[in-house]
Amino acid sequence: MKLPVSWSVPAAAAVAAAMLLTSGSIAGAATKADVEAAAAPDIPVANVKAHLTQLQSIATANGGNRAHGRPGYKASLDYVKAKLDAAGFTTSIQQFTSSGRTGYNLIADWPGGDANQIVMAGSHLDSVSSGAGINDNGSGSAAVLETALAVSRAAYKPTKHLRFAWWGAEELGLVGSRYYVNNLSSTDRSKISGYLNFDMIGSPNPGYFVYDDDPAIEKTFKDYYAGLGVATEIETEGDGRSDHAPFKSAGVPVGGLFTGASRTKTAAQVTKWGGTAGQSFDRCYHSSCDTTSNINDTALDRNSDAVAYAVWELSE
Ligand code: DTR
Ligand code: CA
Ligand code: ZN
Ligand code: ZN
Repeated sequence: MKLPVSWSVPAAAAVAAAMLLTSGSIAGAATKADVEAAAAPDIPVANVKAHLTQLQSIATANGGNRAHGRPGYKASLDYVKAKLDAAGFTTSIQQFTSSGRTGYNLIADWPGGDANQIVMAGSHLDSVSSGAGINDNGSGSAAVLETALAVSRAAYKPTKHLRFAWWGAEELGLVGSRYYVNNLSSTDRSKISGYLNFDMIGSPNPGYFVYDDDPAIEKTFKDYYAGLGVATEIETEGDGRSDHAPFKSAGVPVGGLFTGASRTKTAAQVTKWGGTAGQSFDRCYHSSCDTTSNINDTALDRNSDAVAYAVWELSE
């Protein structure tokens, strides 16, 4: 994975990483960018897709959906929680009621780091009632989960504290994330140095959209994509239409990534990103066809790696 040369890593780490990357290779010396690639791990897209397969199976076994208040949602949450518990996270479930049904948020803290500087990454785990919700939003949920598991595999010890979240009832109006933010004391709210949101990051006819709410977070994602040589655009399809909105309203710096929903891709965008002009970014948005076949693997891979890049970059 090639990263922008703008990265700086401690000299010792750079040398160690260079030896690691070039040992046994016949290639020339690692480039600065290759050395810096060691700072954040590659997220294996096969692992992310394996989580999507599990979420699909859960939907199939529970009436075809993973919607708020339905058994498929709680089964999804139990799946994610079990992975995180096994990986050493401190997890907690926050209950709330919406539309007369019980909803759940899952919060996972990685032990260590400065408790007064918390970097959060989150995604909504619920689907609409009409389908399995694999792109919306299994994609974001699986990418955030695999990034958390990568933190554990790396035994990563960042300066800041890492917290990951999977929200309930986003599709009913950002209910779970709003409940979480509203129930934070102002002191606890002020400890969150940034919230990164990932909602639909594997659309089948993908665009690469970056939230422009906080300039530093926006730059982090744009630097990542510049390192890949992939053009990005500012996300405009839905200011406030996902779980970053309650955090932003509370004054927390927010950012995130999005690959598009029901808007159609233009010819100009096709020249940048490929795909099909005049077609929706996700023609199965909120539909029963939002299954594991409704994912673009390249977009999912790039965005999963972008989640890890931003988590490492913003917490070190
Ligand atoms: N609200 C999301 C889909 C969505 C629409 N516009 C945006 C912009 C940024 C993130 C997500 C979205 C949903 O239906 O879950
Ligand atoms: Ca990857
Ligand atoms: Zn949705
Ligand atoms: Zn969504």
